Amino acid sequence: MANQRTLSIIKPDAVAKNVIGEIYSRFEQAGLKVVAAKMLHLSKEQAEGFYAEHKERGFFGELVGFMTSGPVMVQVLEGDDAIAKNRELMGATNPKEAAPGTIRADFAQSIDANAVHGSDSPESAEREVAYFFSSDEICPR
Ligand code: RTP
Ligand code: MG
Repeated sequence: MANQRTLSIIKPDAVAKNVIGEIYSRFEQAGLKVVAAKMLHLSKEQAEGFYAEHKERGFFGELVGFMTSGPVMVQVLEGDDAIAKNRELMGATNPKEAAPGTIRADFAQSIDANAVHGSDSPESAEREVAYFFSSDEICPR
């Protein structure tokens, strides 16, 4: 299995619930390593640019409003098959449909306040990692 990097965000609802550490534990227990991390309060422009692929969707305004509502924790995860592994740990977008034991099933409230983001393909992972981190901010180990 290929070693990969993926971009993960702990969203404002989960930061407010004080479960950053619990979510990091899930990454670590699954064999994913945090190789870069920062806490940010996203501006409207940063959130709009990050989610640009969704700008024509009806929920875009709500998504940007939610993502700018409080601080987020942004990290690069590295490991075997990291992109799919992180998506598996996260669970379905709508927490009501997320499998038991996933991050969204355990910590999310709604399809908007759904605790975490994870890149969904190698192309989006590359774009999203570069959106938040310069190469000298990433520490492979
Ligand atoms: P994310 O990008 O945040 O990791 O979530 P995802 O891949 O599971 O879902 P995506 O389709 O990329 O949608 C991005 C975020 O937009 C909100 N959303 N709302 N009301 C709706 O139908 C709807 N669909 C998506 C969610 O908060 C989702 O995480
Ligand atoms: Mg997505």
